[in-house]
Amino acid sequence: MTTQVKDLENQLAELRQAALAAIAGAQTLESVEQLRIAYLGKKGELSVVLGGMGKLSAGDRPQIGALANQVKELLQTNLDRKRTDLLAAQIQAQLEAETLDVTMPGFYRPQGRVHPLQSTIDRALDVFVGLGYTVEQGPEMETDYYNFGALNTPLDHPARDMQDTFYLPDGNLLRTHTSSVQIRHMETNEPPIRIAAPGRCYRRDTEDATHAAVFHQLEILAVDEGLTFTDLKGTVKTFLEEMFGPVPIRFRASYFPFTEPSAEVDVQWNGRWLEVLGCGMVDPNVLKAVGYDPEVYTGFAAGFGVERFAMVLHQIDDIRRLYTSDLRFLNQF
Ligand code: 2NL
Repeated sequence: MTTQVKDLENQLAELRQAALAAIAGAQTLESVEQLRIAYLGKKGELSVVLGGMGKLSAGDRPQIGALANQVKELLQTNLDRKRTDLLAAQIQAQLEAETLDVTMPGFYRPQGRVHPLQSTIDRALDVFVGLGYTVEQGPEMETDYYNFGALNTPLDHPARDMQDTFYLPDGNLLRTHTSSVQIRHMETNEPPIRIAAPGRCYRRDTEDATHAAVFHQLEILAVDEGLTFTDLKGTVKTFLEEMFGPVPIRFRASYFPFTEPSAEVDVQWNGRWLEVLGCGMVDPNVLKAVGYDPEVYTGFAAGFGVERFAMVLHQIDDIRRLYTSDLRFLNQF
């Protein structure tokens, strides 16, 4: 064996040992890459050693060439394994850092709920839908005709007074009840009619514990051949018992421009008689106004204030509590 072969073998052995030690000691993916370049790169140490092969005889070259290839493959394998190990360690560290502690307390999310006015409307509509009624809505800004005229309200009726109704500069007004919705519905539909009209209404009341300028009403209307006051009583009784339970109920004769006869209805609640609803047989003049023949059709209607219902049901002492959005109040429902 020539000294040149011996020299190259020694150099390769040293290179192999130094490289393996360096690779074993590498701590980062970057340093692994640097080692690859330093040993196996184009101008790396292995290339430098192989540069010395030029001085070898053609007979010696294969032997050194094979040895150099072995070293190269060994280093490549070790570099690859090291890279794989470091990557696995990196992922493992990340997984440990991102571990969830399921015993940590959760985040508090404020829980919304249905407003007592809306839940009162929802419950009432559920009852009437169960009786075959459909829900109708209409504009809050109305003409004098739909709010008063078609409802048989005389021109000198106090409800029409500037002091009781919000009139708009253009001559329109803010509806004082949802009856206007029912007039509009009758104008465009033929009997049989069974509708429930919930909605916001406006009156120029001085606000106190029981009066608000903006309030909610829910009215029902039925028109058909042969409807009687008995049908009205049965409907009202069924409705009130669904809302209040099996409470004593009484009808008192009353007056509304749009019904004849008319009645106010009281329920006995916590030992006291409370007025909760007004009703009556639709006045023939109202039927005529929408083009129905009062000799063929009769109808009944009822209306109640949603605020008053909610206040009785939930023992609320002041109507303004329903509008001030105080969470200490609202969270009780
Ligand atoms: C009350 C009383 C009532 C009506 C509303 C009505 C509607 C039409 C025809 C006839 Cl389209 N009547 N509605 C009838 C009687 C009473 O409401 O005290 N509301 C708060």
